[in-house]
Amino acid sequence: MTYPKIERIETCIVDLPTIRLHHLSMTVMKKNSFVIIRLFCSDGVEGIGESTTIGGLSYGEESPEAMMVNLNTYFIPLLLGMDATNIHAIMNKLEKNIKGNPITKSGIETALLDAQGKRLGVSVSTLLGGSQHTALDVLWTLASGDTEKDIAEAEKLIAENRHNTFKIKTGWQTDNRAVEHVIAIKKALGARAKVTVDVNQAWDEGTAKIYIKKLQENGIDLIEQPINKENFEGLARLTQTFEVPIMADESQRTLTDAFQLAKIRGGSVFALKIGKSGGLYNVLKVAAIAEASDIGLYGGTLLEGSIGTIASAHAFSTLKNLSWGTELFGPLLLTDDIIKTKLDYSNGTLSIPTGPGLGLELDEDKLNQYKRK
Ligand code: MUC
Ligand code: MG
Repeated sequence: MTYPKIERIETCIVDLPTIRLHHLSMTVMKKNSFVIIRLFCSDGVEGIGESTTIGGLSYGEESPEAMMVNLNTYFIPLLLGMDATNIHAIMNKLEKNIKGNPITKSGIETALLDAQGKRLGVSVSTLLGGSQHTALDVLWTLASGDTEKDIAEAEKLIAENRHNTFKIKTGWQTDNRAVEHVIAIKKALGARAKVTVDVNQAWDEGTAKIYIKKLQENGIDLIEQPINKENFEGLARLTQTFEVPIMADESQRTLTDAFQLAKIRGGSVFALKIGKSGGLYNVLKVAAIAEASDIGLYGGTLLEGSIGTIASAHAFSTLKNLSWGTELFGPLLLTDDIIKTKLDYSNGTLSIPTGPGLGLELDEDKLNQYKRK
């Protein structure tokens, strides 16, 4: 039997402006940059993938520009000529030859799954065993950098019935100011919305103790990555000290991280991200570790565009219990898109496309318009 081979891979960076400034502890975004991967196979099937990080090198070790160089120099020569249908064999070869680079690996795996789904006429979630949800709950992140603007944004989205959970980014202001900012938003929204806080590692453990106490007293529902990602024991101590759930995000990347954290209960919730884990299969293995340890699941994002967001959604839709919902709002933060049919975000949920593969079609004109020259 002959198998379709990987014949050619094209890559480019797409820059898309955000609808407003997005303040995180380590950067302020006014655009996001996406590495788009187009994988062409000998049976005429094309798979698309996306490798996205936040703010160049401010969030992780892979910048969009480095991903392009690494793809063209190291990844693509290894991939050309391989059987496109054996995704495990391909990913194992990448793992053996290329250390780290999980976001780039995730983009390649997404393209392979998209191609395989199109080839077999089934969706990516079907390839992964079947979706258990037709749509996923999606929260919105308030990060304009201004308390009044954040409240107005949340009020508008509640009135439009678009979101009922809001994540607030802190860590870019002084500690006291951050806590005042969160409490003011929670007071304004009251019982109409859940409010979670993402500190993005900005506090040390002692500071975290002081401020999490205040946030807990003011009805905040979840605290994400309050301290440095390396401080696993600190995360465990905070999880034990407070009733408000603590979520591991940056701390929890590899399967080993997930296992180590689960053993010491470093976090009572895990933020799953296909980019952090190096792909869809790995993120589901992280979810299995969490499930086995009675740790809650949250469908996270690296603020991917539509391709990465839908790849994540296919993976997350196969999980029985995503008790903390998702933050798959990346495309809503952008002024435009490079896919033909916009994603369906009605009623605060993201519908999982049912077409073959990811169920998306590239808009070549838009791709050319936003492609970095
Ligand atoms: C993060 O750290 O969770 C997710 C939502 C958002 O606004 O930023 C990301 C990254
Ligand atoms: Mg986070």
